Amino acid sequence: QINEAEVVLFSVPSYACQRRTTLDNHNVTLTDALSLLAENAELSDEDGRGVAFRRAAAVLKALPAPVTAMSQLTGLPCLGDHSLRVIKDILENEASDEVESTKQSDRFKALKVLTGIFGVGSKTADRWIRDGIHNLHQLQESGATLNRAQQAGLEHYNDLNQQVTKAEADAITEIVQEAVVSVLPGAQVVLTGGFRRGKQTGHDVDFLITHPEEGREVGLMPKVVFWLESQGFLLYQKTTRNSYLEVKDGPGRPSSNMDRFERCLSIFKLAKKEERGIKVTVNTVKTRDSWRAVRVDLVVSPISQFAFALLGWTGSKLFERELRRWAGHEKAMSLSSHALYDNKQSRYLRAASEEEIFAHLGLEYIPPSERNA
Ligand code: 8DG
Ligand code: MN
Ligand code: MN
Repeated sequence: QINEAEVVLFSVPSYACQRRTTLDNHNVTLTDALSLLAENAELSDEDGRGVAFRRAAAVLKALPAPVTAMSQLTGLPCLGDHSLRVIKDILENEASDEVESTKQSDRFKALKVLTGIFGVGSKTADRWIRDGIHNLHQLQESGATLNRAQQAGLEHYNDLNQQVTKAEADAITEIVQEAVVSVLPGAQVVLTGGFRRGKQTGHDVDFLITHPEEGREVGLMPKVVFWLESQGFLLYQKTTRNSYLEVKDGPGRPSSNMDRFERCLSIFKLAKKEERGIKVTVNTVKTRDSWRAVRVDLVVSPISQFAFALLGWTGSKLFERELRRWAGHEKAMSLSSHALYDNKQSRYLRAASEEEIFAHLGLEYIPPSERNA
C-alpha cells in the first residue's frame, strides 16, 4: 500500500506560456507516446485531437520528476480521458496498445514516409495513399506530378530526414551572416527556432534578419538570396512576400510598413565538416559525398516588429499557440508575429523586446530555453 503522504503531487498552471519547460524532460516515454498520437491525429487532419494530445504531452514535459502513479496527476490541467488512459496503460504495462498499433499501422507508416518529403503535407499524402502510393518507390513509379519543392524534397530525401546538428547550424549561421552583411552592412542575423531554445539538433535552421534602422531592411531578402545563390549555397529556395498590413496610427490607416515581412524557405548545400574552410565565402565543394542538404528558413522583419517576430519564430509551436490562446481568451488581445493588438483599448501595443510583450500579456517572462513545451 502506498502511503499517501509519500506520493509527490504535481501542480502546473494550465497554459504552456505560464510554465517553464526546459529540455530536461523527466517523462520521455509518456511524452513520446502522446506526441506520436498527436502526430497521427495531425496527419489525419484531426487538428483538435492533435492539439489535445500536444497539450497533455506538454503538461508532462513541465513536471519536475517522473510520474510513477496515476494519483499524482490529480488536478493537472489538459489531461483528458484519452490521454489519461494512455498514461495509465504505460505506467501499468510499460506500453500502450493504441500507441504500438498506431506506430505499426501501414497508414501511419505511409503518411510518415510521404510527409517526410519537403513540400508534402497530410492532404497530398492522403491523396497519394488513396491512389495506392505508400512509399517513395511507388511514388516515383506512379508518374504523380510533383511541384518544384516536392522534387527538391524527393531528391534530398535522406539528407533532409537526418537531424541538423548544432555544429551544422553554427556553420550555416556563419554563411548567412556573411551573406547578410555583404548585401547590407549593419543588418543583424538571429538564430531562432529550436536552436535558440537550446536544442542540440533540429529538422531545419531558422533565422530572423533585421536592421536597426527602420526601412533599411526593405528589399533585403532578394539580395541575400542572390548572394547565396551566386556563391553556390542554395539547392532550392522559394521566397514569399508577406502581405501583412501594419496599422500604425489606428485602424484604416496603413503605414509605410505594408508588405515588408518576407520569408524564404530554402535548402542549403552545406560542405561536410572536413570540407569546411575557415572562411566561408565561396562554396567550393564538388563531389556528392562532400556536402549535404539542410533545410533553412529565413525571415526578414522591420525593427519595429522585431520583438514580435523573434517571439513568434522561436517556438515551440505549442508555446506559440498557447501564447495566442492566452492573449485572446484571457486578455482580449490578438498576438501575431507582427504585433499585439489590445481589443479593449482598440490599439496596438508597442514592444522593443520579448520581455515587454510578456509584460503586456500579464505573463512572467519565460526565456527561450524554457519555452520547450
Ligand atoms: P525543429 O526545427 O528543431 O524541429 O523545431 P522548431 O525550430 O521549433 O520548429 P520549426 O518548424 O522550424 O518552427 C520554428 C518556429 O517558426 C515555430 O515557432 C513556428 C514558427 N513558424 C513556422 N511557420 C510559421 C509561419 O508561417 N508564420 C509564423 N509567424 N511562424 C511560423 O514554422
Ligand atoms: Mn526549426
Ligand atoms: Mn522552420
